[in-house]
Amino acid sequence: PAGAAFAAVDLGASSGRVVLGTVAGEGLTLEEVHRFPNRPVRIPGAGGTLHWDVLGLYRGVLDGLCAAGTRAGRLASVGIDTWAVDFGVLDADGALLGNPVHYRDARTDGMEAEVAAALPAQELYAHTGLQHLPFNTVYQLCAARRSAQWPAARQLLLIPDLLSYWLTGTRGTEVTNASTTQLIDPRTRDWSRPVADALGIDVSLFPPLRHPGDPAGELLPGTVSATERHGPVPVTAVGSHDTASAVVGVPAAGDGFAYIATGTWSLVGMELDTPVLTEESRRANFTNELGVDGTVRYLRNVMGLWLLQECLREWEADGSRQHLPQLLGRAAKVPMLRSVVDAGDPRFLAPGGMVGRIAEACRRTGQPVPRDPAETTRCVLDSLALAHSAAVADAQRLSRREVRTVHIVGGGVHNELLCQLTADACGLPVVAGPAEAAAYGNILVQARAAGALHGDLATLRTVLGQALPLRQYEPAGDQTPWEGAAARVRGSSSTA
Ligand code: ADP
Ligand code: LRH
Repeated sequence: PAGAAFAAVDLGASSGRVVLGTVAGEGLTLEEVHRFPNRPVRIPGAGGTLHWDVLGLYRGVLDGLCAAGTRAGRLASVGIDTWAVDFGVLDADGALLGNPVHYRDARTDGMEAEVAAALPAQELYAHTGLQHLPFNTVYQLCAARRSAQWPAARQLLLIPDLLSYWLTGTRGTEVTNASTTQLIDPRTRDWSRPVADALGIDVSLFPPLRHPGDPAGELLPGTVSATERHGPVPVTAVGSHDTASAVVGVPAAGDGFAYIATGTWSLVGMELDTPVLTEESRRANFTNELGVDGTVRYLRNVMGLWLLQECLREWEADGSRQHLPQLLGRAAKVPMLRSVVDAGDPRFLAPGGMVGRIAEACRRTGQPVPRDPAETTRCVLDSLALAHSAAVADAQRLSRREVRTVHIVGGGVHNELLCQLTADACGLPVVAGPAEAAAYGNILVQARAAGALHGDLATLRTVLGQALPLRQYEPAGDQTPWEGAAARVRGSSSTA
């Protein structure tokens, strides 16, 4: 195709994809050229650590870039984003020391107390503005430094930075993702020395910070042979945290919007100019992650479609495999809000036994226990919609800004029932799409850095919006049943 071609590598917790974006004039076309599953692996022994299959993922990245190079001929640039918080440890030779550990692994159990003893939660929040998630990088580092391999550690690379290093031989730490380590001050957008010192973490183990739009090296010779006759292919730093790229890829017109990035997680919040570091915000577990162009992603993590993914995996394993579109069709016919669970409850974080954990949460709160996959699915989707609406309401209250439209992006866009329930629960219109917002946001930032697109985030979002079919959901009915359900969940929360 004519025009400048950009390849976005976007790795989510459940799948990876490579998307080719072509800019001709101010017009944008987008095409997925490769997709592969992301399946973590538990290694038995010594506690049974849950790892990412990082070499398998890198293989997928290489295959995807080859597909992109073959399709485009010349690639103007490549950008990489992945899930947050996790990292690889390099030795003095730059070799990877062991497989990166998955954020759902239990190694962080007990680390919260250790960190709190060194730095009270209130102070940690005042410095970093990060919500408490038990797997934040600081907790993982506290566990990692007890390991036998730690004395050989010379450098830490967050996952997108690790893949970028393998592709280019150059090392850096992209700042939007670094903000999820809980070691960055969102006011200075630099490492927080007080936090690092209090926790005894040497932040110089991370290579220097780089920013979305910065150059990040060139593909090493032999990486994507299809493009080599056109000269070197630059790699560009993007919002390397997938949620940062997804927020760029929200096709909002103007401001006054909230976003819900729904995939394995639901990340629900607003884009702000400055962080909110109040004690009220900390208690509401709102985070101030860094966004592209000096923005702050003020949001809360909601357990997301992980709840459903895990149920599906379980039904498959026990021989009652469900076909997702049919299951959602049956779930749509189950009466609304029969049972709801707290979709922010860390009890749902670990893999395995999800159907039972959902049933147990219903039982504990005196609600009917779902009797079949359709009822369980409906319970999950009602619970997610309810958690979405609570987070949208809290974001408005805590940031003192009004939301007029809710944008849903990510894989959940394909789930019409979830989109409609979210509109109903929020009492606001929902605009759904694109499902691949992270990859598209990744492409927009690369294209602007290369001079193929111009303007601020609002301008980039307009270009994207014009290239996409979007679907609008109007809120239906009255909100009283949702308010009643919220009271049931509040009574059941373990995270008060
Ligand atoms: P991640 O980036 O975290 O790996 P995605 O954004 O790809 O996740 O979203 C994956 C989720 O999207 C799936 O778990 C599933 O619930 C939902 N999804 C994807 N395709 C469909 C579909 N055709 N119908 C309904 N839901 C879908
Ligand atoms: C979504 C995501 C989210 C993080 C989690 C670890 O993929 O990056 O923003 O909290 O993974």
